[in-house]
Amino acid sequence: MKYISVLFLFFVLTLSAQEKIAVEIKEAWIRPAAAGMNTALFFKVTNHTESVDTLFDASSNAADLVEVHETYVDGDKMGMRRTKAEIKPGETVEFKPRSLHVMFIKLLKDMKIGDTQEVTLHFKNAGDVKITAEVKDNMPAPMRKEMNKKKMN
Ligand SMILES: [Cu+2]
Repeated sequence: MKYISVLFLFFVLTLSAQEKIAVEIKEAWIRPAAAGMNTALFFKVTNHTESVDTLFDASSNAADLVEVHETYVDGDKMGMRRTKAEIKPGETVEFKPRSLHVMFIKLLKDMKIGDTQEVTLHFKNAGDVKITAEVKDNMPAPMRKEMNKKKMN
């Protein structure tokens, strides 16, 4: 009986803790790159509120310029452009390679595997959400292979 009530209390506490998080960021990682180069931040964002939220900008002391980007395909060309990411209520949007990402343009320092970096994400409703991302080589294997091949050609 005691065990059950402790479990119940834990459940209630967990629920109320979750209610306070408007947007939740998970699995944030940055592709390794050297100072002066560009790189990108990826993560999963879940909207726990009842209304649509929009990630419209980001900032960090790691780069000259930090922008929310999407990758697009135009014929056989692939490019990137600034965008705003809409996250519907209850929805999880994945920022991933060749898709939505937060671009770091002209890094002011090296991003080495194992480093951590603070980034602030700016949401229309949730406001500023500060996250810590880890630098890791997390590219999907087929994509990494293709990129290496391009480098060799
Ligand atoms: Cu980009």
